[in-house]
Amino acid sequence: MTTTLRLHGFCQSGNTFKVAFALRAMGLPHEVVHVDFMRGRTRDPVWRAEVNEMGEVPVLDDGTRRLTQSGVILMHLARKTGRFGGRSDEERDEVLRWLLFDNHKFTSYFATYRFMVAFGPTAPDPAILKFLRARIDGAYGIVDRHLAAQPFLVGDAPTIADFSLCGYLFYPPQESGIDAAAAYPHMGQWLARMREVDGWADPYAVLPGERIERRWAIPDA
Ligand SMILES: N[C@@H](CCC(=O)N[C@@H](CS)C(=O)NCC(=O)O)C(=O)O
Repeated sequence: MTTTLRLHGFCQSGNTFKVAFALRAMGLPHEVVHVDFMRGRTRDPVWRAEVNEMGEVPVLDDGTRRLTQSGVILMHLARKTGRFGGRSDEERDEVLRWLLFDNHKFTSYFATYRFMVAFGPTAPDPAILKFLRARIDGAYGIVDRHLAAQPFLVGDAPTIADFSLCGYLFYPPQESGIDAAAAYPHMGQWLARMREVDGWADPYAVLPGERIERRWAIPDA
């Protein structure tokens, strides 16, 4: 009997999309369980006790295992399928290096900035946005320079590092006011290559939840 993979998340979550894109690219059938983040589901103590003590999505159920943290889930899926994980120890170390950079800087500052201007419950503090914007530009500049010399983050083919870093970059730039593909040309070309990977889809087309308009004005750059 084959086990159903179950991905918990919601459509605005680029971290969920990282895993959804990988599952699709690996050809792994799965169900998506909607977590109503916008109405506080991940802050519910019962949800935290039963699903993820860290209070975050994505969560992946694979048989008796429940995995959290997109990087851990992506590594699990790469091991399970033998695909997209890197072809040597050196490549696998490189993949992990980019996953760590993504989680610390590349995704995290942007996801926080986008949440504050697009979906946050109160008007964002301009000083905090300015700080985050500088951190985003720092991380994006590093990745853009790296991609000037090679087509994907590790080696010459997509890996889970690419699924991870691209997760937030297919959302409409109007949400955040940051058009990474336009401002960082090598990232733009890489994103075009990622769209060609089998299984790519618009996050809003494949993940559940209600689409929401941006709530707050984009600050002057
Ligand atoms: N490093 C985590 C980040 C996950 C994360 O921040 N998920 C968001 C949704 S995209 C979340 O559930 N946040 C809940 C919160 O911060 O309260 C991962 O990659 O899985």
